[in-house]
Amino acid sequence: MTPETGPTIPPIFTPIPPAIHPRHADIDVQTAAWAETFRIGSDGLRAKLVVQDIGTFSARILPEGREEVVSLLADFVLWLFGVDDGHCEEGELGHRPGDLAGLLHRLIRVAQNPEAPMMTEDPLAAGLRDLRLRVDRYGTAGQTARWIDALREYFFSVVWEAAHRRAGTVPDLNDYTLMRLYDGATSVVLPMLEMGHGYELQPHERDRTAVRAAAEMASFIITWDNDIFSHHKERRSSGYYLNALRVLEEEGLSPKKALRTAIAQRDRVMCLYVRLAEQLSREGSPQLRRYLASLSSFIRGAQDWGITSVRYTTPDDPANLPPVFSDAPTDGRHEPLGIPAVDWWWDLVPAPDADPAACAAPAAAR
Ligand code: 3E9
Ligand code: MG
Ligand code: MG
Ligand code: MG
Repeated sequence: MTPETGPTIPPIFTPIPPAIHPRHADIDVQTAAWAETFRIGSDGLRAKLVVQDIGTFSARILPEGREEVVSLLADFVLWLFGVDDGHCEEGELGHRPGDLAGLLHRLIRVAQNPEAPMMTEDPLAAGLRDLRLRVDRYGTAGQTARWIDALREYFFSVVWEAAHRRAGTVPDLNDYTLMRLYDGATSVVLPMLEMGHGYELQPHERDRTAVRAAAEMASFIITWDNDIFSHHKERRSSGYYLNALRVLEEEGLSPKKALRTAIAQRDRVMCLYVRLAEQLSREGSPQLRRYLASLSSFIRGAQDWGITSVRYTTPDDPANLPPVFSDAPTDGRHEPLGIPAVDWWWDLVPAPDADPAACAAPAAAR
């Protein structure tokens, strides 16, 4: 380890097998073309986004999904980076939470009422109108409404993040966890998991505390993994960045210990997620089983994309990411993390009798 490169990231634990949609290459090309058509982001940002395999990422999230929805999700993720990179992390509004909140409210209105004559010259608004049209085509009215609500919760969290950016402050671990459940834009993807397979999870199942917790655990794992894999990209960028490793360092841990701790945290959540997904799959409807399988594909897809996309490998200054995954957790204890916002997750699953370090592949993902 050197101060320039940071600690070496070991192979990360995953019990979920990899998978990819057979049309991934075409979907990837189409998403780059979509970004050009709608001129998403500045020319400079767009040139970077179109080579980051975002279509491939979507093809990993929905390996057996309807092709049109895989494409829709790919365009949407690229659009999200147009907002997250373009406005929040690299743009001026990222330092002006009030103005950012205004812009994001206007975008929500465009998603909700695409016919409203607002932001008519804005490329992100035009892209969003197109996305909304396609969400209507492949989703139910309820799924469209939830997609817009999820967009609002994502926007709400990036405004909170912008307040920290402006003040130059780093939240404590509990606040960061809470923020990160939303600002990784994972919850906005969830309605598209249903659309990808043409079903609607009924509210009595989707909104059950345990099902919501499974989705939150998936968000935690995806965003902690992102924090680990994107740390190199984020710390080399000029200016402020917020990341679980930085939060842990701020709490007094060395960079090496912070990395080890973040990995142990996500390993423990992964083990809990596997147990909860198995439990829910046994009791739930076929739709719930499908949904849980998609959550697992989302986790694994983010992992495979996270160690391969040039977004994170940054070939001009290589990130030295692990080329493979590990099949054993560094910490398999069935024990809350000491993060009040999420410690209740462990109340949902009985403690295992067998070796707690052994957590097998989730049944729902097979
Ligand atoms: C992720 O966090 C920000 C989102 C807007 C990215 C869009 C991706 C998804 C909706 C799928 C979830 C995937 C993840 C979190 C990889 P952050 O740390 O700003 O992402 P970065 O790529 O810059 O590390
Ligand atoms: Mg971000
Ligand atoms: Mg980012
Ligand atoms: Mg990141």
